Amino acid sequence: MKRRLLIMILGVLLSLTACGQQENNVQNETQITEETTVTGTPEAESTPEETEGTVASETTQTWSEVTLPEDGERYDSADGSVTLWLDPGKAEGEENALIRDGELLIPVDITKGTYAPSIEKADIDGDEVPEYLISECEGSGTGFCQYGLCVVKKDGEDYTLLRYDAAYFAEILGDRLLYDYDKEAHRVDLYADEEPVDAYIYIDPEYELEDIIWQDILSIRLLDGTPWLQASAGFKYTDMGAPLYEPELNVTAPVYVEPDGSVQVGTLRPFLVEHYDETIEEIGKETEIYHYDGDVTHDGIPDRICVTYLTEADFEGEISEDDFYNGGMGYIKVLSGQTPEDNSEVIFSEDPLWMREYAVAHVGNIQAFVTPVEDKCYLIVTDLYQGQGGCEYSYEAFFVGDGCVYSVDSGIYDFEEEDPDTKEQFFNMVYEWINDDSVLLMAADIDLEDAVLYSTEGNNINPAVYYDQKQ
Ligand SMILES: [Ca+2]
Repeated sequence: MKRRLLIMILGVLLSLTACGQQENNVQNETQITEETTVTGTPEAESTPEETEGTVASETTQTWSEVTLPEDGERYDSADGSVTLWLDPGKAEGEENALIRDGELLIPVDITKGTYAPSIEKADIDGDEVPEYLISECEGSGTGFCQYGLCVVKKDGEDYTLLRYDAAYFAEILGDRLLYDYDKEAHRVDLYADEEPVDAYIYIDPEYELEDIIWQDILSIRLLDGTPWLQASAGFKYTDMGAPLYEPELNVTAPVYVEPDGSVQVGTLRPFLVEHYDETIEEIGKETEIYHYDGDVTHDGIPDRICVTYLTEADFEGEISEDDFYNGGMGYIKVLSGQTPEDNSEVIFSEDPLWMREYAVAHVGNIQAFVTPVEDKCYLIVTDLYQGQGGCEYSYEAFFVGDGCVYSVDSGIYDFEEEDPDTKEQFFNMVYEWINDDSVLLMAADIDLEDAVLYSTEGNNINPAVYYDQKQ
């Protein structure tokens, strides 16, 4: 049975941190593309009102909300506490928008593009004073859509708006995402921060690659109070006017803001978008062996994580351990949950937002589990490769959305088999992601007596059951 059909992608696309290191690989970028200072309306005295029985922790603040005009467009933060209001009567350069936060109104000047801006309030720089983050659409058209990031920071009685535009981020991506093009082999190898990305791309032999660009489709998404940079690669070919966006190569990275307002782009996470249908239809039937419902997209709506097993189209009956041994494989995939307009039961997308193949063989020998943290779920995928006395263990914790992976923690550990310290460091990092509510989705491991271990309905297995055996 033909089992492995992945075309362009071999192995894991993990973000590329150095051996034994999981901290985000941050590059110093202190250039500010634009800085303006705006004056806020004087902040209203906050008057905490003590409730009867007076316990300090039970006091409530009585913000009476300032009413914004009915016209214009309004955009609320995810928690609804902050609103960005666009003044239809004003153009750029004349304070064309207002941030409303309780009784506080802050006039700002933002770029009003075709697509909606978004706003979040979070203490992004860790100085214990929250900032307002605005993702603004700078421009869009056929083949391009660009967003920039504004950070509105309290500065004495005033607020300062710092703007980092799409060109600023595109330059960082261009500097840090490099590639080798083998013209004869029509092959492109990618490097992120000088580390090879475990994936390569074949260029259509009829074309000659001129350059890979990042500035055309670049957005800033405000997720979980963090700005995330997300961009799609444009492939520029000789004698072709506009760049092409096939194959689909995307990158995501968290954006950090320092107390001085400077911005740094964290670990770059490049990935090729896999097309599910193309791979599955040639194989046969896909049978679900487990599913878990939880919010993996961090939008407040539960999604479904499915574990499936692939069989011949005419397969009937139970899947046995032998089936897994005999080249068995399947998928772990995330189906996006949506609430219908009538607010009835959540429905799940047919096409996966994210998927990953597993197999009981050294290539594809992966493990995956889900960990809920305060109503939000993270997926953790590990790969414990061992061969020739050497080990390469890796893990990645992430959430997904819009076809993208948002990697919050990752590490690759290369070590000799007789190096228990590095092995221990690896497992310590993995155990950081395991809590009592974690659920093992699939552990495929040819080196263990039970080559597969997975949860089934009514029998959720904690991932520690697997990792304890491997430590
Ligand atoms: Ca702050």
